[in-house]
Amino acid sequence: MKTSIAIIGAGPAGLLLSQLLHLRGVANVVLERQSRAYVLSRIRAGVLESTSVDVLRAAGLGERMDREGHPHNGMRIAWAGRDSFYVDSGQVLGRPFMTYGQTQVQEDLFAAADARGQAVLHGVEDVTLHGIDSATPHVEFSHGGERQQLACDYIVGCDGFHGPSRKAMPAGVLREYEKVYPFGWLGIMARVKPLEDVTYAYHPRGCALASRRNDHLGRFYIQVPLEDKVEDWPDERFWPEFKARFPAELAAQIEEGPSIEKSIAPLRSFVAEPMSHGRLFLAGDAAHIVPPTGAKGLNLAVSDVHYLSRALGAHYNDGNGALLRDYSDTALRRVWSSVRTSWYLTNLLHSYPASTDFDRRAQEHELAYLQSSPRAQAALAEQYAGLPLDT
Ligand code: RFL
Ligand code: PHB
Repeated sequence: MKTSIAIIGAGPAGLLLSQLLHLRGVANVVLERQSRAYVLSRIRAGVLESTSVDVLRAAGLGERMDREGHPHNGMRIAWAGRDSFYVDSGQVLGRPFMTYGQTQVQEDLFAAADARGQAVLHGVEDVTLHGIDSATPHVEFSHGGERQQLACDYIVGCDGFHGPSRKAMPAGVLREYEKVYPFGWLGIMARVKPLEDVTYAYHPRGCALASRRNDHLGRFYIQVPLEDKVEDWPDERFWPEFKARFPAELAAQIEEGPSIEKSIAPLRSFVAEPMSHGRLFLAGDAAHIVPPTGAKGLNLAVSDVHYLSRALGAHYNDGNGALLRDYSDTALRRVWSSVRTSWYLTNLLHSYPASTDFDRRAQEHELAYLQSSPRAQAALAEQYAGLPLDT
C-alpha cells in the first residue's frame, strides 16, 4: 500500500485531519486499533470553543452540530456557601461557544469519511513506524492476520497518549513536561434536564461540574480521590455529594436520575516538544494532555490538525514547506496557552489534599477577585471560549 499521509489513530484528531487533507486534495490512509463501535462508545469531551466550531463548519461538518449543539454565551462559576457568577464570553468575543459531544463529533467524522470513500482500517495491531529520518518512511501493522506495509511521504501520530507514535521519536529528541494532580474526576451521564449553563463549582469537599449533551441529557463530574473506584460511587452516593458542592439555589435546580455511564479519569498535564521530527508529526493527545477542567483536550486536537492540514496543503499544492517546518512552534503556542488555562482553572476550582490554610485563603481570594473584576473575567472568558487561531 502507498499513500501521501499515513495517519495513525481515528479519534477526533486523526479523522478530522483526514477530512481536512481530503478537502485539500492530499491522499491519506487512517489506521485504527479499535473497532468503530468502540471508538464511538467512549464518552469524553463536550465543549467546543468558537474556533473549533469554525474549523468544523469549514470542514463541512457543521450541519448536525448547528442543529443539535447548544450555543453558550458564557459559563458559570459557583462557590460553596456563596453564590455563582456568569463569565460572559459572548460579550468579550462577540460569538458563542458550543456544547456538542465528542461522540457526536466522531459520528459526524465517520459519516463524512464514509461519504468520500475514505480508507479507514479498523482492528490494526502492532503498528510500528519506520524511516522517519529518511525520505521514504513507512508504517508496518498487522491486519486480518497478515503483516502489511504502508509506504508514505509523512506519518502523523494521532494515536492518543498511549499510542506508539510519540515513542517512535529517536532518543534525545523530545523534551517532556508533566504535572500529575492528586485527584481524579468521576463523570456520569444521566437522562435529566441539565442546568442552563456549563457550571463549575468550587467547594472545600472538591470541584464539581454540571454540563450537558442536549436538553434531556446531562453530564456531571465530581473531584474524587485518586484511589477511588467507580464501584465506590453508586448513584445514591453520587447525587447528594454532587449537590452538596453547589450553592443551595443551584442545587435546588439539579434534577437527579439514574446514571447511564460512569467512569473515573485521573488529572494530568503533559506536553512533549517538539511536535515533529523528520517525517513524523504528532497531533492531539499523542503530543499533549490537559486536565478536563478547561475543556481544552478536544479543542487542541482540532487546532493541531487545522495547522497541520494547512501546512501539508501548502507543501503539496504550492510547493511551500515553510508552514510545515513551523508546525511544531505554531501548534505549541496554542497548546501552552490551553495548558496554562487548564492548570489555572484546575488550581482555582479543586481542593488539594495538601493545601494549607494559607493556600485556601489565597484560592478563595482569587475566586472573590474573579467574581468582582470584569477585567479578570474578560481574560478568562477569551481563553475559555477560544482565542483566535494563528493566521
Ligand atoms: P484519542 O481520542 O485518544 O484518539 C486516539 C486514537 O488512536 C487510537 N490508537 C491507535 N490506533 C492504532 N494503533 C495504535 N497502537 C493505537 N493506539 C491508540 C485509539 O484507539 C484512538 O481511537 O486522541 P485525539 O484524537 O488526539 O483526541 C483527543 C481527545 O479525545 C481528548 O483530548 C479529550 O477527549 C480529552 N478528554 C476530555 N477532554 C475534554 O475537553 N473534556 C472532557 O470531559 C474529557 N474527558 C478526555 C476525557 C480523555 C479521556 N481519556 C483519553 C482517558 C475523558 C477520558 C476518559
Ligand atoms: C463535558 O461536557 O463533558 C465537559 C464540559 C466542560 C469541561 C469538561 C467536560 O471542562
